Amino acid sequence: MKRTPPHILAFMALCLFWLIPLEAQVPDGYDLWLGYDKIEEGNVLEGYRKTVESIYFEPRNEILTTAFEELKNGLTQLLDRPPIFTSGVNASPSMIIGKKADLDQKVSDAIAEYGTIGEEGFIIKSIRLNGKSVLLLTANADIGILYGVFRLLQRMQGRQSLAGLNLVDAPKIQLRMLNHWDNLDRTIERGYAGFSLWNWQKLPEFIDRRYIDYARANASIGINGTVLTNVNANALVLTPAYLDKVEALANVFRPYGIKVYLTARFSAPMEIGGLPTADPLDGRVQEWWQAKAKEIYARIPDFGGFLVKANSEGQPGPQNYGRNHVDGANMLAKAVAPFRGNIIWRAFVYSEKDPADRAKQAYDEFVPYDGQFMDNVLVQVKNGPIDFQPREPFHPMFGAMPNTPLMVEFQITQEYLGFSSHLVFLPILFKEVLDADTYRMGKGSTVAKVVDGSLHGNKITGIAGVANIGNDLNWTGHPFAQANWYGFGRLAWDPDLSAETIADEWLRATYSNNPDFLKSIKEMLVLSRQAPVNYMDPLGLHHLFDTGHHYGPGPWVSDLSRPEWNPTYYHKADEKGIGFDRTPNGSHATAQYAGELAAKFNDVNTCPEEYLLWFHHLPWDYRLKSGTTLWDGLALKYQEGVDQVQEMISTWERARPYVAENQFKEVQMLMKIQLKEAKWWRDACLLYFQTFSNIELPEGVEKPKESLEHYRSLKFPYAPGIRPRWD
Ligand code: BDP
Repeated sequence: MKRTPPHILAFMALCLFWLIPLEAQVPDGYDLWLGYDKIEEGNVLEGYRKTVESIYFEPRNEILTTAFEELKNGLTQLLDRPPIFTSGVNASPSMIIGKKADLDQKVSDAIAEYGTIGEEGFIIKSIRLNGKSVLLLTANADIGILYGVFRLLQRMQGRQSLAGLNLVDAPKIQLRMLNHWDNLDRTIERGYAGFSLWNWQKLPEFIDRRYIDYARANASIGINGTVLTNVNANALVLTPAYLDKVEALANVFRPYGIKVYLTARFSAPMEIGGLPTADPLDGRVQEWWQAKAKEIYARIPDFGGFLVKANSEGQPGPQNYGRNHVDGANMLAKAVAPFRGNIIWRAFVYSEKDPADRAKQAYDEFVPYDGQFMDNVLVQVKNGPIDFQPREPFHPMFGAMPNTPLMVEFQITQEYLGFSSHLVFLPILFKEVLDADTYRMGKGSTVAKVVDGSLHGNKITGIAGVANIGNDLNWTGHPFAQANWYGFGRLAWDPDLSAETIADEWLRATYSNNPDFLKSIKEMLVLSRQAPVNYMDPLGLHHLFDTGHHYGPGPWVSDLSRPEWNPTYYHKADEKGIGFDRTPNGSHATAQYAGELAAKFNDVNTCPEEYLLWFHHLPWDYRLKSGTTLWDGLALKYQEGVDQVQEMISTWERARPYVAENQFKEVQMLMKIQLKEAKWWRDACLLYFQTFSNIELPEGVEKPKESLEHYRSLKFPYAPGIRPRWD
C-alpha cells in the first residue's frame, strides 16, 4: 500500500486544525441570548475589566453557586480572562456581591432601597467604600443575586456603562410562568420547534444538558415557574413513575429559582385512582386529591401547584357532575393549600350547547364567581376573548373581576401566526394588550395593572406564556422566535417595559451592537407585527384558519359540527357585506366592556379600524377612513401585508455584514416561506370573499396565480402541532 507523503499528512492536519475551530465558531442559535462573545471595543473592554477587576462573592448555597458560575463563565468570555475572586472585603475588591444578610453591615448600611425590592429584586450600585469606588450587587434573597448577575452580564452584552450605576429593579408580577403544551409522547400541541425537551423515557436518571440550559435561559429573564405538561392533560403524569421524573426536573430547576407545576386532569381520580367519580363535592375525591398533593410535596417541597383546563373543548371538569368552576377550583386549592401551592384555573371555556357568541361565553361564565375562589386560586385568561388571533381586542374579563387574581395567558408559540416559519415579533402584540385601557377604575386602568395586581390590590399575581420551545437546535425553530421567549420573560418581569427596549436588548445580546444593524432590524421587527395581521386577518377579521392544524387560510370552512369551529361563523361574509356584529344590534358582546369602551366600539365611526369587522358587519361599499370602499380597503390590506414581508426581506439584506453567514441565510430562507405563504393567504382569502362581493380587485393588488378551487383543495395531514385525540 502506498503511504501518504508526510507533507500531505501535514497539510491534512493543518486543515483539521483550521476546520475544527472554524466549525465551532459557526453560531447555531443554541446559546440563545446568552452567547457572551468577547467584547472587541478596546475602551469598553478596559472599562469593564477595571470595574470587575476583583470580586468578593461567596457562593454559600445552591442558588448562589449558580450565580457564581454564571458570572465566572460570562465574564471570562466577555472580558477574555477569568475574574479574580477575593476571599474577603478587606482585600479591597472592585466589586462586592452578596445578599443583605451576608454583607458586612458597613456595606449594607449604605443601601436604602432594600425595602423596595422584595424577595426577588436586586440592586446594582456604585458605592464608596474606604475611599474607593466599588460596584455592589445586592439583594434580600439569593434569587435576587442570580437575577442581578444575569442583568449585569446583559448590560455588558449591550455595552451599557457600569460607571456610577444605580440600578434598582424588582419584578412587578409574582408568578412568571411558561406553559408547555407538551404531551408525554413528546409531541407538542401547537409546537413548531421539534419535540418536547422532556425526555420522559430517560428520566429520572438521565439529565439532558438542555434542562440546565433551559433553566439558565429562563432565569436570565426572570421566569420562575414552568408547567411541564399540556393543558389537555394526561392523568399518567400524576402516577409515581412519572412523579419520579418530574422530581428530577424540579431538582434541576430549583437552583435557578424555577418551580415546577403540572396540569391536573380533572378525571384523574377515576383514571389513575380507581374511584367511580371525580365529583369535587365527593369526600373520596377530595381525599384522593389531598393524598396526591401530599405525595407530590413529599418529593417536591416547592412544587408550584396545578394548572387546570376544565369543561373546555371536551376536557372533564366539575360541570360533568353538575358542579361549577368554583367547586372544582376550590376543591383542588384546598388540597395544595397546606403546602402553599396554587391552583391556576383557566377561563378558556366555550360550549357547543351555548348559542351565545363565543366571544361572550367566558365572561358570562366566570364574572358571576368573582370573590368566590379561595385565596390560592388564580384564574388564567387568554389575552383576547376568542383564541390567540393575530389581533384581538383585550379580553373583557380583565378589570371585571376585582376580587379574583387574573393571570393573562399569552401564546408565545405561533399557532395562528405562521408557526415557526414566519417572523413575528410578539412583544409588540403583548404590549398592545398590556397597555389596553379597561377603564374599569377610570382612565388608566390598563390590563397590565389588572395583572400586576395594582388596580384592585390583589395579593397574588401571575402571567403565563404558552412556550414556543422544542428540541430544535436553536430551541424555537425560527431564530427570531427566540425574541418572543425573551420578550415574554422581560414583560412578565416588568409589563411597563417598551417593546423597543426589549428588541434592543435582545438584538444586542443575540446578534450585534452595530447602530445601523440595530436601527434597521428594529424597524423590521415593528413591521413584523403588522404584516401577518394584514395578510391573514385584516380590519378585525379573525379565525379564518384552516381547520384543526390552523396552517394557512380556510375562510370557506363551514361544515364542522360545532358552529364556532367554522371560520364562516366569524367572518359572516355574504352578498351584502362582511364582519361579526357585536353591537346591541348583534351579539352585544360590547356590553362586556366598560361603558366608555362599549360606546366607542358600538359606533362604527369611533371603533378603531383594526377592530372594525370584529365588532361590525358592514356592507362591501362602506367607506373606510381612507375614503376607499371596504372591499377595496380589505384587498389593499392583504396586499400591504405581502408588501411588508417583501420589505422585511430587503431590510434583512442589510443585516448581512453584521451576522454570521449561516444565520443570515437561515432567516432569509424562512422569509421566503413567509412571503410565499403571505401571498397564499392574500389570494385564497380574496378569491373566496370575492364570491360574495362580486367586485374586481382594485388597482395595486396582484392578481392571484391560482384558482379558489386550488386553494380549497390543499390538504395538510402532517402539519405539525396538531392536537392528539386521546380524550
Ligand atoms: C387553542 C388550541 C388548542 C388548545 C386550546 C387551549 O387550538 O390546541 O388546546 O387553545 O388553549 O388555541 O386550551
